[in-house]
Amino acid sequence: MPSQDNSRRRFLRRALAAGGALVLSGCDQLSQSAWFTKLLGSAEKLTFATQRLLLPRKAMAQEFTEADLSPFFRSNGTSNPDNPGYQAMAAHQFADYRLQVGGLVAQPRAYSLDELRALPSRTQITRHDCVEGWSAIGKWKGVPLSRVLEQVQPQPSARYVVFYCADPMDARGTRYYESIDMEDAWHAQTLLAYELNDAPLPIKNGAPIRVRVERQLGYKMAKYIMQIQLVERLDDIAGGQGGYWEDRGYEWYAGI
Ligand SMILES: Nc1nc2c(c(=O)[nH]1)N[C@H]1C(S)=C(S)[C@@H](COP(=O)(O)O)O[C@H]1N2
Ligand SMILES: [Mo]
Repeated sequence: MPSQDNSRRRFLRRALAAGGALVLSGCDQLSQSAWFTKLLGSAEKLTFATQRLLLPRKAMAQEFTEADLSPFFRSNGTSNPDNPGYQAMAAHQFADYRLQVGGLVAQPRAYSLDELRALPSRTQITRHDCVEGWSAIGKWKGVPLSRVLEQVQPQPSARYVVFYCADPMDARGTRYYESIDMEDAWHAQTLLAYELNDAPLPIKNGAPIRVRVERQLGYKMAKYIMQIQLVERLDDIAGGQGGYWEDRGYEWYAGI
């Protein structure tokens, strides 16, 4: 329609004059015009399609069946954090637990265990491989980390998700932490797990929350997660290598 074409041309001229630095908020007339709404809509679709292409590394880790479950899922590393704060929470079945999620996000949040359980869940049977030479197949239930990310809304500058754990400090004054990149963070099988083999996650396996990052080795799967931080860089955290074991020489990307 001629009138729409006119307003469109005027808009584009103004847009060009502004050098692309468009301030769109408060442009009521613009947002009511049909062609402009359509333009915004298609831009949004394009962004979404681009993200779907770029964000998840598509490959899924192998999943198994109930028949494959290991009779016993052993514990490794810390098996019961010798930390008064943690022990107090454990004594009350983690009713006072709050998972802090912050850093480079638009909406920092703290989640109770009930709130995490109320979010949509995923269940998966996968094999855990520890560099110390043992593997076990377990059934994990938890909230996909992607669901939490959708709520807290990472800022564009966020490149890594860092998990801080309740382990006591070691002799060197450092404690367990881990990190993954945004591709693994959005991956469908990356869970904040609260159940193992149809029972609440045992303390020895990371209660109340541990992460599952199924295409990587066991040491990436931080247990006893108290805090999650989105960050742009890892080199200014602890030993600077992105994790407790990484700071001691292990690979940061521990792909299987
Ligand atoms: N907080 C914390 N997370 C941790 C560890 C640890 O010592 N502390 N050990 C890691 C290692 S090396 C492995 S193999 C797995 C062991 O998980 P499991 O105890 O459920 O078998 O947890 C990983 N996550
Ligand atoms: Mo491990």
